[in-house]
Amino acid sequence: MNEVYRSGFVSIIGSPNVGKSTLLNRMVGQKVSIVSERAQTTRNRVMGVLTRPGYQVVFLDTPGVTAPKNRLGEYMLKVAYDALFEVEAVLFVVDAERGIGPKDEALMERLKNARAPVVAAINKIDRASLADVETAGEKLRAAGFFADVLNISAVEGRGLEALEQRLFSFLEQGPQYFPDDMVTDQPERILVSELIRERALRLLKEEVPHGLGVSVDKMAKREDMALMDIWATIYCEREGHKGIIIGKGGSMLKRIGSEARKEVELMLGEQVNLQLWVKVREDWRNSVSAMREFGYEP
Ligand SMILES: Nc1nc2c(ncn2[C@@H]2O[C@H](COP(=O)(O)OP(=O)(O)O)[C@@H](O)[C@H]2O)c(=O)[nH]1
Ligand SMILES: [Mg+2]
Repeated sequence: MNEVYRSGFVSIIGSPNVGKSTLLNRMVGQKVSIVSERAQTTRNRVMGVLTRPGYQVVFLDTPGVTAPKNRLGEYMLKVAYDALFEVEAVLFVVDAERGIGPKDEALMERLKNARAPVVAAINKIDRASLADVETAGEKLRAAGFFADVLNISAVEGRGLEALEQRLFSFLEQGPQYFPDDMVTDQPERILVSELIRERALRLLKEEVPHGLGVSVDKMAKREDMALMDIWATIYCEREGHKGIIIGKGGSMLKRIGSEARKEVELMLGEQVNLQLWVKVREDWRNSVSAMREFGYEP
């Protein structure tokens, strides 16, 4: 007799910077959601699909839950909260080292009323002390509503098999939603622009990164050779930031471009010629039309 096929959606939610996107990438075995050491890196809902013989888990990575400061922030918060509906399970991620702070507690208040079972994952156990991991575990268990509390390291892959097994237990009989080879729903253009933004986030300091937006203006395959030409624009909010992004004699932009190009080549599996521009768009995070251009749909 054939076993039934099981499938379901799992939302990954938590405070900024706890490792949600790192976890998603690790679970699906590919970088589908960009990662940085800065808060507010993930801006959209990013889907990552894990397909195994007999079951499929569709993960939804979300922006970190935090008080919004502009239209983009409001949009991000909505994306995070909307992802709590119509899922088979919710995965609440916390940072073991940082512990359970007021942001986590506020979010837990909301998760209490979630319809789906909520699993808590204490992440970054590779870096935290045993005592910190235990303190976090006690606090989470004391909340009384988590279906399970698990210790993991998304970077090292620790605890992820147990986590997958636990999530599997919430899947119901259902269809294979996506084909075997589909790992994300992000269109190629968006993946490319996100990889560029990731590199810029890593290389730029302080106040510049939060106001970055990237649009891929054109992607075209050369006819005579295996090469993709890509034209993209990095937007920032101030003239001063533009200078920083370009750098002395164009050195910073060159570096962002060459690092991003390598990542894009890895993803596309072909050679890339990447042309980057920098433009100022004041206060774009409060502009609905600019947000649309950069792939956010307020
Ligand atoms: N040491 C350690 N760092 C991690 C782990 N998971 C994520 N990080 C780091 O935490 C930072 C934020 O990760 P990210 O996935 O962007 O967090 P998000 O904002 O919750 O999506 C990055 O610098 C990651 O490399 C982990 O398991 N261990
Ligand atoms: Mg993220």
